[in-house]
Amino acid sequence: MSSLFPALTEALADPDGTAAHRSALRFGDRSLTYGELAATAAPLAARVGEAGRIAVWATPTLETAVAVVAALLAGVPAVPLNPKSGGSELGHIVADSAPTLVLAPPGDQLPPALAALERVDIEVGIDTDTDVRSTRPTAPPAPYAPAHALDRDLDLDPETPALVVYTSGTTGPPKGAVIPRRAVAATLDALADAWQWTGDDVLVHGLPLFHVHGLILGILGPLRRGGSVRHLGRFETAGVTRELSTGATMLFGVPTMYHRIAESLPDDPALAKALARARLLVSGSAALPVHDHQRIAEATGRRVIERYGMTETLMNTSVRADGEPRAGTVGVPLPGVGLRLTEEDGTTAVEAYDGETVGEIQVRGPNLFTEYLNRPDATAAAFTEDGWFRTGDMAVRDPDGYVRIVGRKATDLIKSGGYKIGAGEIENALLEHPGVREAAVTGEPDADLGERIVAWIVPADPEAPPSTDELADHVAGRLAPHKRPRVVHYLDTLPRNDMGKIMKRALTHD
Ligand code: MCA
Ligand code: AMP
Repeated sequence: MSSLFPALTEALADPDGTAAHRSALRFGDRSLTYGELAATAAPLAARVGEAGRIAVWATPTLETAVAVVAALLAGVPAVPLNPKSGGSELGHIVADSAPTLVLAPPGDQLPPALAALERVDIEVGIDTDTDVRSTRPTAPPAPYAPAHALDRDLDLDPETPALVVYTSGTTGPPKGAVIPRRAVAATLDALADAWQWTGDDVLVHGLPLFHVHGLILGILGPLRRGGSVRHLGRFETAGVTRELSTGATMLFGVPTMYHRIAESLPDDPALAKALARARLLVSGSAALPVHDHQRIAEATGRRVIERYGMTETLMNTSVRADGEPRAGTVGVPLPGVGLRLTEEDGTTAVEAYDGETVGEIQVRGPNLFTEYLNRPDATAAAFTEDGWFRTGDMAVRDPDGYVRIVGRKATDLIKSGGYKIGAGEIENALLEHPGVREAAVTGEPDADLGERIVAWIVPADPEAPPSTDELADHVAGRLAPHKRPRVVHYLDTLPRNDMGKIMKRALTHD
């Protein structure tokens, strides 16, 4: 396979060439050119080259980007970890993915769940923006073998796993989606086609780096194009204004971020002006409400475009940069992606392009994952007999092929802040609290988060039920803060059918 990052390969081969001087990554006041990235990542690649699988403590920092690039150069699959994950979630991921070592920024304290792993510090050694041209990264440890990294990157089989990204299902703990190099390359090149994305683009975003959106699209995307990314560390509208006013050309975000932008616009003319200058504003990971589309378009004259993807499939569709932007749609299938809608039976194709007939989206193409790690049962269940991946998303198609997502098959999947969260894993965590006898979890509409997590609890002692904060802390500490319930309702019993199954549709609070 050819290099995943041609500009980096060029910089590795010719440290004094033009590519080496191009800007690659910037996080706050710390940045790396392609030459510096090569000089930093190649020795790390040599260091981890023999590892089976490596965990990356994926803070929103330069170190995470360097670690993942090093793993890709070495051909070793990286498992990005959410640094806010609680003990039981981390414990599961580490046990399931069995990494041989963990890469972490120097000085970061790692939780007990990672104590058994060998730790390797990600040494970057660039401190300030002003240093960038004059300072080389700290002397790499022996063996410093850029040629080794170069050879590995070029020689690797496209099916070599690049990343294992954990994603929630309706029940049970998260599953590790094994994403091969072939899928990373295919999806990024398809997006380049759809978005006219080039090495001249400068991307800004504040997405987390342990999911597909922030990591693959938001970091590996610009690097594959030979362009650059400026990461905000955490999302703030002031950072968006600053970067889009000083040369950034594209913005990626989840709908919650665009909602916060839409809320800020009436009082923030500088934000409106900055957004108006952008070449492309892209939203994904959940549906962007038409109201937010409209507010942004009215204040800036710019239309946000949506793309649709999934951890297992990377990107499937997008509104194209040269196409008609249309609020409420996720555009057309990307080059190379086969997309069909199917009827209830899961195999009969819906032929209609009428904007009305609903079917489940099924996809196939080079953008797909290989398997769920250690879960052949779940992998087999995710595909039809004839090889299509069942997304579980329900959609209609307009006469011109634009796809509109209208819902989801599983009511037990919640999308909150752009994160996919399984009701079952939260229910299990709640049931581990001594004050909880029974628990059910649902999602309800939320203007900011899209959906918010709601817990329905039968307390063990009705006289002394655990408080909302206590239950939120309990779930945040075990799983992750974004999985915490925002609202808790206390009931005497949960509504159940004759089979004893909880009837979630009967859980309403009026
Ligand atoms: C509050 N906090 C708590 C608690 N209560 N922490 C622990 N225990 C508690 N009980 C803290 C939080 O940790 C956080 O801390 C702060 O309070 C605010 O948290 P919260 O309200 O939950 O969220 P937010 O910070 O306002 O986050 C909104 C967000 C975030 C920035 C939009 O949801 C986000 O980054 N979403 C992106 C999701 C994403 O990337 N999805 C991609 C996957 P602190 O302030 O210190 O952080 S989907 C994907 O990849 C597919 C392929 C696709 O299509 O893209
Ligand atoms: P995840 O499994 O976390 O990667 O999330 C994938 C899911 O996010 C998809 O199955 C969709 O339900 C949802 N999703 C991603 N992008 C969009 C979008 N633009 N509009 C609506 N839903 C989306």
